[in-house]
Amino acid sequence: MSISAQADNDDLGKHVVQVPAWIGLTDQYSEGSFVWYEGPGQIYAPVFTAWANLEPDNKPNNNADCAMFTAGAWSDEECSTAHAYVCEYVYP
Ligand SMILES: [Ca+2]
Ligand SMILES: [Ca+2]
Repeated sequence: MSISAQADNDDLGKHVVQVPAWIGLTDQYSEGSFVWYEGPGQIYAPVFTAWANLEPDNKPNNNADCAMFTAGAWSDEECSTAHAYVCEYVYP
């Protein structure tokens, strides 16, 4: 999935995501350069971001490469930690 506007980010926080959740934004390919991973070969630069204050900081452990959504604010966290996640489904 990707979040491309403030309104989308707000809607997600209000109506969909009630717990901290992975959103599919990562800098595991190039440290410091976050991209949306939407599937094999589908990697896109973000057109909108909603990082929390002082994020992304590559912490904890200088190994934070996946973006977490918490009440509308994003932070980078270690990808290996178990959390809820958000997926996008295109309704046919
Ligand atoms: Ca990182
Ligand atoms: Ca962080």
